[in-house]
Amino acid sequence: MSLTRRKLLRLAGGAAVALPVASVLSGCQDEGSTGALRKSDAKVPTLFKVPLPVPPVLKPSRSEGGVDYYDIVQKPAQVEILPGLKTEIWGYNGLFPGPTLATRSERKIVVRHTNQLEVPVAVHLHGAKTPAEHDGFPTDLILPDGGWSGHTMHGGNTSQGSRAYEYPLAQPAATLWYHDHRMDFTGPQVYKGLAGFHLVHDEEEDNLPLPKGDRDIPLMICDRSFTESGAFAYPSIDPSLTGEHGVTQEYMKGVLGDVILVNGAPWPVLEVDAARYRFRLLNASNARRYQLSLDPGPQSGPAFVQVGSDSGLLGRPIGHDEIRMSEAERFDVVVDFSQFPVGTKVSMLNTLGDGDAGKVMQFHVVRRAADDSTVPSRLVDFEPLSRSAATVTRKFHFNQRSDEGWDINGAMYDPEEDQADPELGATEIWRFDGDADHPIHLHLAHFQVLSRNGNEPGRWDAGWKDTVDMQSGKEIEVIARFTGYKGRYVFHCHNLEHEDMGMMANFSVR
Ligand SMILES: [Cu+2]
Repeated sequence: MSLTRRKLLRLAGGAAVALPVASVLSGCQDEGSTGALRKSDAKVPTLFKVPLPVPPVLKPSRSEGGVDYYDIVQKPAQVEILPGLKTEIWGYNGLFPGPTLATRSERKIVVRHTNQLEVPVAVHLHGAKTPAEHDGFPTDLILPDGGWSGHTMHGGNTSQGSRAYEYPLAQPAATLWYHDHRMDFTGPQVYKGLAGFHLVHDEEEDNLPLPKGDRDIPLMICDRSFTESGAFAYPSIDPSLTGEHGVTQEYMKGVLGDVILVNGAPWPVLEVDAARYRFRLLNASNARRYQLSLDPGPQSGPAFVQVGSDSGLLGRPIGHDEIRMSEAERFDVVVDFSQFPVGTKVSMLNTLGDGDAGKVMQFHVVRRAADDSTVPSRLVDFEPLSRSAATVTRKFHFNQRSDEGWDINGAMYDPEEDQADPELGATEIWRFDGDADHPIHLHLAHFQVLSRNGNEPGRWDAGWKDTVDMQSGKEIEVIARFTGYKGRYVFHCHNLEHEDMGMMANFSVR
């Protein structure tokens, strides 16, 4: 059954035809994701009842000398995610998702993180070009403000209680996100809520007639499971996150939840005008992939018009009826709700998900409204990198290592070893393959997809990216630019259970 369905999806995808969703999807088991489902013990709520929350935008604490200073306290909080139950989250400023940072390209910011949790943390700004010492290297820990008697990783540059991260943001407008990156414990710490949006804006984006203001909404999609009392049910070997890392054996391939959250709310609803909206889609799940579609679809035109990828705006928009997102990928899309009669309830589905995991959220088209936005046929200047620009080619195999964990080129993560040493400014081709599907993320370097399995890039591979979904047994080639800063960075699988159990490596830009 499952192979048949996978084949069908691939066939449909390759031919770019609309899928007869209901007929293909009956009885499937979270196809496309690597992992095991942890079913909730708590009662799962009724779908499409809770209003969509939008995370607040954080204001700088002060601005001085052209630099904006922000302060974030990482702390636990009790929040209502499932109706009538309290869930302890770990949140940036006690929020899940954390507050959104909205910043300007080329304007430096400093974010001071204070750790009021009981375990060490590290903060990575995913998709940013950041000097190595501020990139949230997995052993550069912020120890708890209240003291820490546990072990620290040797070689790490640890701070006591708080740390100021400096971000030059010398890069174009893009949908970035920040999240925890503590070595060996990223999976459980992100699962508890340590993730938020960071939107970089620039003049080129300002000048485009895309939807703005209340019609530009970030959507953080992730899955969670809950215990009977409403706590997050993450299957850590040591739930205190102070001793042995990793998850119990059955979840080694990844932890899948059965409750789909958007901006922290289960299967929420958004009332929309019959107008265009820009959604910044982020898959913040530990291990779940999504293939998003709209039901019903629009009267004419594609469901989603993609205007941006992980690391910035596209040269030209691309229409999609479905968007497949692996962990950590972002798709910046416009949906035109004027293509639906007022009164329509439009569900966003996940055609890879089983049961309720096959649904994500709902839009209610409630009124006609003026709309002066458009999606122009040309967005920004986009420079496609050609194969001939690369000076070095490297190859990395992403494989499972029996029951112990996951590795890259035969090595589980060692914070003191490098697997590559690109020169600052170099353009390189990196080839990835492996024996399972892995979403691969490079820190610092942005890249373009050159090929998949010897063929053209796929329909979701366009633009500048920092994360790409590699499929089992099919080599993918990316061409990356190592501009920005010298120093030691990581690249890794963004299935967070794979990452925590070894599937990460260093490269040092020299
Ligand atoms: Cu992986």
